[in-house]
Amino acid sequence: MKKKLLLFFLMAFFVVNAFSQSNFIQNIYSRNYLNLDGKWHYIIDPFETGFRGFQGAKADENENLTGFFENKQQRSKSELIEYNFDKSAVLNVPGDWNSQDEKLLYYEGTVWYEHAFVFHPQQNKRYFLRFNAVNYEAYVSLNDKKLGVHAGGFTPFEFEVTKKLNDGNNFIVIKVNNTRKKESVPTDNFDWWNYGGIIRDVMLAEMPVTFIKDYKVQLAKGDLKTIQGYVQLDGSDLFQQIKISIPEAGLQATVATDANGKAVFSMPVKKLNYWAPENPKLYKVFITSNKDSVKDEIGFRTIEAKGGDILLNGKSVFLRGICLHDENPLIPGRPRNISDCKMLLTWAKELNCNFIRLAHYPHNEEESRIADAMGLLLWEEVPVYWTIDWTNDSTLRNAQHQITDLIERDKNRASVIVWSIGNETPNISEREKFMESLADTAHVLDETRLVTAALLTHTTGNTINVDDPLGKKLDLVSFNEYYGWYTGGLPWEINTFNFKIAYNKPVVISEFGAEALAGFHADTSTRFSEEYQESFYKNQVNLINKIDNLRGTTPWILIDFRSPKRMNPDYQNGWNNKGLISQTGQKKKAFFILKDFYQQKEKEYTSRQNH
Ligand code: GCB
Repeated sequence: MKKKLLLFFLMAFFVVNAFSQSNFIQNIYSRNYLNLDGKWHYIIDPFETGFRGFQGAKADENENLTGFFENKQQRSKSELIEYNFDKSAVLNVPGDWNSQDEKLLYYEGTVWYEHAFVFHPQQNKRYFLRFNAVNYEAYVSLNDKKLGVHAGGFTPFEFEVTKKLNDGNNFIVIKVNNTRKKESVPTDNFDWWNYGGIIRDVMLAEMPVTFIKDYKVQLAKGDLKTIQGYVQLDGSDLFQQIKISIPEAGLQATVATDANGKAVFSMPVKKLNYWAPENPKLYKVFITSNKDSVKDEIGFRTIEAKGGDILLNGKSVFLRGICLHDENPLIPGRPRNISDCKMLLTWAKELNCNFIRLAHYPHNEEESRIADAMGLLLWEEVPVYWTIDWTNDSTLRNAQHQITDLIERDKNRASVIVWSIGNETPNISEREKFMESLADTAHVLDETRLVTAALLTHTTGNTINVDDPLGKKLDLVSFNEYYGWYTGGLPWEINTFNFKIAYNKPVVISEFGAEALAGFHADTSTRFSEEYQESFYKNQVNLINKIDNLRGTTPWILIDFRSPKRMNPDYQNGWNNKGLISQTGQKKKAFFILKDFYQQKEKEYTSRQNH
């Protein structure tokens, strides 16, 4: 009983800290860092054995932890130790565990990771241990000292470790748990693989004592003539002069920070080569303080919703999009490097896309940089998916944290034009406060981008109604519809349907789709055949073209993806095959229907812009 109580207090102690981290170093990849990716030892621990002996972890962060955090080595032949990281197998970091060890394909529970490294910290420097994503819950220690805990599988988090690093040998032990829970974000029910582990890069960043922690450099909302933003210092020397310069544009500003280390700036612009998908121009931006400097590459563009139009740099644009999961079907598993991400985005380009919906959770930070360079617009989303524990305050805090972290992470990316606060959340009263507060947060944090959510529809007769009251808070009308697959009959039977949309806002249909097993050919009424999917796409593009304010769509989905919910033994076997590209990279017939539709839209909008 005593032990149980102790465990409860220890868990509570960690969990209290779970949502208190909201900021991290901006643009960490441009900093001086030690890359800690590589082979990490691991122990599968379904019974939480290494966590039970967690006595002694008091509020004092300098006290040693017990259990597997200790990373004990046997010192004499009589000593009894029932684990050994050094002799345990290794996993590649970054990478999900499911795709690296057969035993872990369906595993949901705790896996411990250990990684040793040699490091010599410098005087007058500060050090930060950064995890770019760990799914889902991470208890992190360095040299047997507690660093903290993070919940949420797709956003970055970091700990200052300046005082905890040894000069020489160091080790990190991290307990990762991917158990689905009702109160988590996402909740316990979702249609993708629950990949666990350290899925993105781990790095140890070296910073000056007072350093540039964060900055935003963007065109002002709807204003092509003003670049504005802020710079935030972290450290003890908070009063400084900060220089922001964009030499190629002939722009420079010097501003002083306030007592909190923050400086805001605004620069009038004379001539600028604006970023757009057909012209992904990036400028080198330099930010300099007394003892620190950081360089970024930033594109400048505006995005607005006006009446039924989406205006990119003031001109009407059609978003030729596609949905994408953060998964490489060829592993299959989470993408592990930049080339994996590039492969996915290149496939979208081949489809004539200028837009991608990164569903249903934050993807790799590097992806938005690649999209910046390739000229792809992005919709980014948090995993507020289906039914969330709407009335649970800590669930709301968690969701707030995730949207905040996502916006903070990618706010300087020209590619990102849409923040999505959720997907297919049911229109029930408990949801209202939750979703409205997320919409408010996104708008307050970033007034320069569009905020939306993928809504649900309902039908009366042959009318598809889009009237979710949440729409009032959103800049786009976005909804998912599966007429011709889940409802509405066979693909051609949807032609009699019409839309009734309650808002005069731009419409971006966030999903429609049908499954096809690549290489399975039959007639257009045979489920799972390429011909069915092809016919579905032909009829869908006709249907959605009936919408006056249609300004884009992101059909479901670019590539087949793994889902434990899809168990038809003939056609699925753990895969959701709504991809236009198969598990092996093969393009299905429907790919070419959408590609043609997008070619027409591109022509239509180019000629509109030229008039
Ligand atoms: C949806 C969901 C998506 C699913 C998809 C499907 O509405 O948003 O996550 O995977 O339908 O295939 O049913």
